[in-house]
Amino acid sequence: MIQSPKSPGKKLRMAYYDPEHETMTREKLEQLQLERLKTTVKKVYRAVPFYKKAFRDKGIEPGDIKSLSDIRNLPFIYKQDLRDNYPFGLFSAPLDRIIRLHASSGTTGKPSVVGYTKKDISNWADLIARSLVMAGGDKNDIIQVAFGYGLFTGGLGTHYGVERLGAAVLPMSGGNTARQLMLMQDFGTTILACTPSYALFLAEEGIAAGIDFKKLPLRAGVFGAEPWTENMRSQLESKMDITALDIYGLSEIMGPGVAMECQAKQGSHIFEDHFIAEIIDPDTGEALPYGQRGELVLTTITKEGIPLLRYRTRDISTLHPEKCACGRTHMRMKRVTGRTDDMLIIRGVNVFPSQVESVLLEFGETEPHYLLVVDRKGDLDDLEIWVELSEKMFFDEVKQLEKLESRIRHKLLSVLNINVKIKFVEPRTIPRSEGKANRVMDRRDLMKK
Ligand code: DLL
Repeated sequence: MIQSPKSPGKKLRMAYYDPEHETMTREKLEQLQLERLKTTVKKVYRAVPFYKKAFRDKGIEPGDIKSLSDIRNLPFIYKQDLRDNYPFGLFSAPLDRIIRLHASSGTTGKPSVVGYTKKDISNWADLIARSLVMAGGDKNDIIQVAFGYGLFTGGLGTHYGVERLGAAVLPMSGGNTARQLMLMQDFGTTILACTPSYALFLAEEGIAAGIDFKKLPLRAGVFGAEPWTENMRSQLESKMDITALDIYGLSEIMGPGVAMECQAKQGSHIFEDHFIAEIIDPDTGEALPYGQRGELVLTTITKEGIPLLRYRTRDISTLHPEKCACGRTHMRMKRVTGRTDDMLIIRGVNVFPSQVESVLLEFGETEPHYLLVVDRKGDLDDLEIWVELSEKMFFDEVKQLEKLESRIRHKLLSVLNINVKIKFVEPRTIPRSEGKANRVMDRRDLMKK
């Protein structure tokens, strides 16, 4: 048992869920990774024409993978490749073995779709259970899942892991803050899982409503799906009287539970018995040494539905292979500090400026000049889209404009899955750029949080 420094009264259990795999020697772990990599490579080569072609283009065959470092000869996979093969073109398992589909937003139009076999769902549940044990969880816990349920992997992914652990899952999904706080108190939630920004919002709404979090059994938070900082961690820990830990993941690779922070809080352990991690220079594609900042590239080595080789996550981080104070041998990734593309994360939802553009172009009643203005109102992200009106529209009746605003807003809600505000601005007021257009004004200063 260790005591949370912020919560002297609330002890967090320190344990392993799967000690054999979590504390494997590096040598054994790398042996296991190589075996699993070879199997995965053979499987995708056989099952997916896309891979066969990509291997041929690189002049390699599955048999060329003889050591772990040979992974560097494999082709990269990009989000665009999933879209080009929409919806199921990159699946390695036939549809009769797929039991779940999830999707995440693409840069425009179609999302990237992922499929899971029974085994994939079971492995995922194990990795979430492993993550929850890292946060001190066990079967006695009541775990409130306030990640969104649906196509997003956060809600259902975490849900199955809580059940696998044998704890009680409270499947709240996101939003409905007053109800979240009521049930948290009435049921005695012990672990909260949601985005860090929503957790801060819950904390502040709770405090404003007179809740004394010190008196609640809540003792840990498992927060992720968007970038956050040490500063946000201290706020969450002191406001909610918990230990707050980071969970990382992405739908293409699995969902939450690709990596999870332990109580040593020195970065998140990437679950290397299921994923191989590399850091590369995003411009050259060359591998970078441990400790150096670059783009995280992940290869799945146990997935059946849609295994991915060398997936370019676009997330910027660093890797640290040294053994951790917690005893786990899996290497750690430091907090994601940014992305190599223009994807924004608004209230945990991925948004690409190009998605907004394609909606505006569909309407054709506005100019193709727009700006995404992202702000943080209180603890919640706020997205306002400034759209330039054409000269003709500018002189239209207010009623007419209100109608157009509502149509655009509804369409954006269905495409992006979040509510946005639309602000029409006068013709020629959005600054033009001479180079690459700057479509985003991000006023959130995370470092202040
Ligand atoms: O966000 C899966 C997830 C759900 C992770 C719940 C953790 C908790 P996607 O919607 O595909 O999947 O978005 C993946 O979100 O590439 C990162 O840019 C960002 N992201 C996820 N977790 C973190 C984190 C889920 N802990 C994208 N810190 C990723 C920073 C994160 N960014």
